[in-house]
Amino acid sequence: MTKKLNRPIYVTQPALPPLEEFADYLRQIWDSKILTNNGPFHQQFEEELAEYLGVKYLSVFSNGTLALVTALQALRITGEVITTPFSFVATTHSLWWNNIKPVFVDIEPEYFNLDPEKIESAITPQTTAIMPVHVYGNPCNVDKIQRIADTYGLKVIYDAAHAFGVTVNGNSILNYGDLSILSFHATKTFNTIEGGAIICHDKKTKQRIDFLKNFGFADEVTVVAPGINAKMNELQAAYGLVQLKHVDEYIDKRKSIAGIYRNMLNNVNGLRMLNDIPGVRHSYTYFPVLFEEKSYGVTRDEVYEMLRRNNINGRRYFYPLISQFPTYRGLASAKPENLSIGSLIANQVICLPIYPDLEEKYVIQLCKLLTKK
Ligand code: T4K
Repeated sequence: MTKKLNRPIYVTQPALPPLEEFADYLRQIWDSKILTNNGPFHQQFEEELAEYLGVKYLSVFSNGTLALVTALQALRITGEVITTPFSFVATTHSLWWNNIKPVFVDIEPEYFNLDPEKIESAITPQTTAIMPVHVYGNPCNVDKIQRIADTYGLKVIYDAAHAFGVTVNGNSILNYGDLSILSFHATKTFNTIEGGAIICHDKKTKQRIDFLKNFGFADEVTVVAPGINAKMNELQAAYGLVQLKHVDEYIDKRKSIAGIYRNMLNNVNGLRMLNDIPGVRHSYTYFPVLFEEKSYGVTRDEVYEMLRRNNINGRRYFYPLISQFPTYRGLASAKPENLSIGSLIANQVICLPIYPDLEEKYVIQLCKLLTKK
């Protein structure tokens, strides 16, 4: 019998920067008394982060949700936006906050991203943009999506909340589409406690985004748009600067945990994992596993409960589909028969714990639980 773990293991745990390193930055903040509003650490963080990520321009935010809301405003998106139901609610909520109608399109069965084959039939005269999600950090089919966008004159905003540091053949995934957004929430591969960013391709767009996250102020007396307050403060920016020095190490540790899962769960009947993609540097933000009831022998929810009884708190990200929440379920595109792959995956998935400080012995114990049943 595999023993119950002696302490709870959560789906994730944030990696914190070494306290001493952070303390140096705090002392500088205490001296300068500059706490927010585009201070020196904010500026330095934007520069270093853009360089690390291999992108031209980015603007950091207080969280990923406000980055999404602002991205839509930066491009003046209206009407209808095609998006995925298999994501965190913030993706669709950003449309709701902008009075935009979400149009849900089903996902593809391999990596659970928006299915490009199904996008065209959902386009109407009101469609202005596509908002796909690189779910779990696995890249969408960016070339096909761009071809469709170009044909119909649509904008593309990627929700890249899970895709920190993801590259395809050495090129950042954030360089695709018109804009991408990141989340630096505590639960992500790279965190600034709360935080986020918009990535764009030119200086003018960055300037507009910078205005929008600061109430619309262009200068002391000019307000160009009804912007919001979505600025990142100096403490978070400083924390981010320290995190950047360690993030490669965090990603490597996550990768080695993924490796243990892959080795130990490889031949379990009815259990499916997602493979790494050749040429892609992954973020390992999540480790999703699918349980197919008939061949695995028990339901996903039974596995979920069994893990909880053993002190392991996996999460069913992203169940239920966003399209099933009361705000959205009345939409024509929210009908489950329109979203059969999404419904299937949402009913089979559990994200297993993965984070830099997760001890190997717990990963092994967890794998034994899933192997023995
Ligand atoms: N787009 C996508 C695709 C997203 O996934 C998200 C956020 C967004 C947009 C919006 O970005 P932000 O506005 O959040 O920057 C979490 C996160 O709050 C959320 O950021 C994330 N996606 C979503 C997928 O998950 P919860 O409610 O599941 O997290 P919670 O609090 O249950 O945390 C999970 C586990 O992590 C806990 O059981 C314990 C551990 N934990 C958590 C926190 C917050 C810690 O050990 N320490 C901590 O400080 O939503």
